[in-house]
Amino acid sequence: MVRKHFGLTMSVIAGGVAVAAISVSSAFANHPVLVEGNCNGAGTAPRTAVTPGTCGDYDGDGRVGTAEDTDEADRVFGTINAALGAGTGAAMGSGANQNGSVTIVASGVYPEIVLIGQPVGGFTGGTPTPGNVTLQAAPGVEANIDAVLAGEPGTTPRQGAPGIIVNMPSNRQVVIRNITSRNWTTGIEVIGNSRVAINTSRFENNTNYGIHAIDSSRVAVSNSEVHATGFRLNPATGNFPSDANRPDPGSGIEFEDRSTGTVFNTVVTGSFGAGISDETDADGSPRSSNVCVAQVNVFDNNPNFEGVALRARASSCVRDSDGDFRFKVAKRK
Ligand SMILES: [Ca+2]
Ligand SMILES: [Ca+2]
Ligand SMILES: [Ca+2]
Repeated sequence: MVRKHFGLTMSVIAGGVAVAAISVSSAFANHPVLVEGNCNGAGTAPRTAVTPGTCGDYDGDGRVGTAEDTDEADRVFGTINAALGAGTGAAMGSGANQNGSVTIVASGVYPEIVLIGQPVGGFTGGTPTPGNVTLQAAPGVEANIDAVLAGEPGTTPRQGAPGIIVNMPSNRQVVIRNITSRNWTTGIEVIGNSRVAINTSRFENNTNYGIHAIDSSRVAVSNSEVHATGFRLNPATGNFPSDANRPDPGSGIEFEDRSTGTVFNTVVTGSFGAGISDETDADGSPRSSNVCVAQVNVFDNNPNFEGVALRARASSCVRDSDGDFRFKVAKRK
């Protein structure tokens, strides 16, 4: 399989987030903020002004979306990137500032490239000194980070970009919980030295990867679903897969470079390419691996596993003193 690196195919996304001065106190604080939901009304106007209390308007002020991002320092936001940022306008200083929990409290569609951690060239957001970040939807809330939203500007170029990017230093931890990411090149791209736990999340119809770990990142995937990677039909961007649009590579979950990780209790189906792929720089020993896969359900991928040292009876993944994974097998009774 050809090594596929993190392709930045997007130009700079319009609408920058202002960089606010970081006070000493906020640098050590942990900032919990909320993100409201929204509706899929025609055009963009219904995505900012609604009948109070309807259409995901959690705080009941009639404002959702970008109108909620800057209304006041209520620690309620309408977009995920604004919640992750420092806060601008009347909300100055009240954002998570890449250090805290961002909880989506009502269902909605979020057509935005979510950047967690440090700035990445070509993308909006991030801060040079991030903290630990949890991005989650409340139980029962469907938070769909989706490149496609009919009528919303940017739907076509967004489909050529990753949906979630995590770029953190090694001394920070990121948790992604109960999130859906659809219709991007990659559902979530984990780069640099990032440490990420992905739990109860869903990745669908992303063309190149559902979950992609590269560089020296560490990614633990559990209780999640990755479906239909490499398959999408859109009049603007074409038909994947076809002779004109071939996914590259269309793998559900892939680890590359010096990345390490585990995939546990997770379902991967219908990938154009491999279901779960380990292309990391392991030392070649059959008992050594950078990736541990246990208790997974894979079906209708091509192939289901690639370079993965699967232990079908493994019940957990344990590293030994050499840093290699040993597969702990449950004893038969
Ligand atoms: Ca509101
Ligand atoms: Ca607000
Ligand atoms: Ca408000």
